[in-house]
Amino acid sequence: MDNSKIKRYTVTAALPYTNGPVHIGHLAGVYIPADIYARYLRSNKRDVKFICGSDENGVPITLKAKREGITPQEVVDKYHKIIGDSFKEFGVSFDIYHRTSSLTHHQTAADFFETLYDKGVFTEEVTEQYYDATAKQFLADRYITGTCPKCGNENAYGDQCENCGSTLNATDLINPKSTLSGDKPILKETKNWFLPLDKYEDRLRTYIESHKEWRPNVYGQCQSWLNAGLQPRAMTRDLDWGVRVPLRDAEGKVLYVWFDAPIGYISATKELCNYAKLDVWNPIAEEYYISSHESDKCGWEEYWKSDETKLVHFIGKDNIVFHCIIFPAMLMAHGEYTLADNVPANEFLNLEGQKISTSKNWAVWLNEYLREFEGKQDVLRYVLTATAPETKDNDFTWKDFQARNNNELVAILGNFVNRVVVLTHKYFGGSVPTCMEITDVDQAVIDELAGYPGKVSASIENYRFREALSEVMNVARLGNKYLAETEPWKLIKTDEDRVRTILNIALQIAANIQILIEPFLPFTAEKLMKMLQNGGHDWDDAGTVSLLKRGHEIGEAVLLFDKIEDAEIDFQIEKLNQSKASNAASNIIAVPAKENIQFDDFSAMDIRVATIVAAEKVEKTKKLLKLTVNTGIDERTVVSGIAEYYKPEDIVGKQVSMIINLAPREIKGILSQGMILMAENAEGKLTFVAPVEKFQEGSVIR
Ligand code: B3M
Ligand code: ZN
Repeated sequence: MDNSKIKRYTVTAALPYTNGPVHIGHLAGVYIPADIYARYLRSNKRDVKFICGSDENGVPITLKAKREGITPQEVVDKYHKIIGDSFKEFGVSFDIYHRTSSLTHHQTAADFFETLYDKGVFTEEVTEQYYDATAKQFLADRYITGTCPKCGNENAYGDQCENCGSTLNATDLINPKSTLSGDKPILKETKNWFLPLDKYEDRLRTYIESHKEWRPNVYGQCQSWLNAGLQPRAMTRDLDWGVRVPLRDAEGKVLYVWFDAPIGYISATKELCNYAKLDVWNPIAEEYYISSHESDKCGWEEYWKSDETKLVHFIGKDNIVFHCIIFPAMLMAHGEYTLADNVPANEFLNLEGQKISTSKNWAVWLNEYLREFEGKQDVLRYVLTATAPETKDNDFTWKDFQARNNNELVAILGNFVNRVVVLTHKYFGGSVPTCMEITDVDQAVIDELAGYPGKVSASIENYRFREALSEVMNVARLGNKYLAETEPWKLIKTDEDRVRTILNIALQIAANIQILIEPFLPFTAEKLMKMLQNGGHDWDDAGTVSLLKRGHEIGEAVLLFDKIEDAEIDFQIEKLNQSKASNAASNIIAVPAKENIQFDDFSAMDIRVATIVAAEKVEKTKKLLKLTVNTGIDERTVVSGIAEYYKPEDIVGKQVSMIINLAPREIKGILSQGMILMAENAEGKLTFVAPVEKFQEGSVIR
């Protein structure tokens, strides 16, 4: 985009699913680079809106609710707070952190859908979709897993394979399995509204090909989708959580989460611009059709519908297709919106050589980091920027974290600033000395310094944040080299005027660092501001040696960074080892919870403490034992499939829990009168569920 045309920036960061806290992979991939970019633009006095919020719709939320046995609303309320609070504490400078459960969002997304519907964009199709007969529910997106037809990954989701990045339709999966019941789903007809992506193929190609400057991974992925040919994609789902489809004949249907989520950027902008002051969406009150068109004048449209606005989406690589193909097609179909100028997607960050995994608890969680490394936000910001997976996957290790803190932040940046400030206090009572005669050595430093703001800018504007940060660190290196070469601590005895000049220039270097480091390490910049008593400068002022006037009083020296000791790192590594151990023990996550039942359903079961009084193998079977049990009411026979785990002679006298009113069943010619309760782990191993102490037979279990 022609830079001279740009009047304002809309910078978005992917809306995190509100089904768990944020981890370092999210930070490195999306939020830190986005924050650097937004802070840099602000320091350059550009008009920027930095937009984010919680993605609170979709199957990830309802699945989590099911697993935790709470409502979807409780899930999103809990994690919206955790995520929002930790972003704030981490210094991510969103202009708004919104949420897609808000009324403004429901309204905006529904309006958007309606506009497309009225324009005749969608095709209405009755297709066969997977359905879980036990859970009585259609299985969209993450409700269904199976083998990816493209790469063979056995845990691909119904809408996407996270291994190879393909977008899928649930019906593409090989060996589909319901994540609700674990059953093989059946096919059932249902009507949905499809966005005919194929019709936008040419325009999308023109759009993508006009952006050869995009990162090769992003550009390449887009090309390969276009080359494979785009298919129509359903924009609605048979689910009960999400933005309702605003049509009369769409009972029980909501918008596909990847239809509504990117619109979340738009609704957040509206909210930021005071589009309407409305309360959070209440799913019980059906209110989202009330539209307040009067407040359209709030200015949000400038950020979305002007060709003088540069729109940039920061995302992780698994979101590329949604931001570069599907969302642009939606915007094209709508007709009024500007398309993104860049989508700087990062690759993935691994942790200690392994893929970050929420379910395996193989992650460094931001909320835990903030608790365990209080006041060290910038250390993580630094390490994750210095190792950002910009062009390929990268690895985070705790040893590297420690080394970068101790050898770079403490030894290079902290050390330089500390020396300058301490020496200024020692020799000149904390007031900025006058710059006297400039030598060749000084001039070389001044010239080199002048080149840095431009270099850092160029790197940031081209989304090369690692490179940008290393250039800023080079300014600190330059400062250290200057002090080492000029040795003011030796000269002070013989040539005080020379020391004045050296410390003046060194202080100017520190003040430059304050400006240049701010987008990356805002807390450090803040400390520097206090130490140098230097406010009010922005990017344009950097590169000069006139930031601090002579005679200006600076503040006390404080350490910018502390050394991180082995014990702190060992503690983190131990935490990960524990995750590893418990993963090895359980290996597989527990099966998802079943549908809720009523209390009456439960109390209809008559469960008692019983004692096994005799046991023998059932002939010609491998798994079955014939048990005689004392139920406290009677003595009866039960056939139980536990022979692989228990020998008959070992279990006589054992107490068990037993359902005694289960209708009797004949098994291998034996009438089984009831069922012994067993716990089954992920590997299918069984164990008795028994009272922890000897208990009277016939005692009721409830
Ligand atoms: N919530 C996906 C994710 O967290 C999704 C991003 C939405 S951006 C509009 O990976
Ligand atoms: Zn795959």
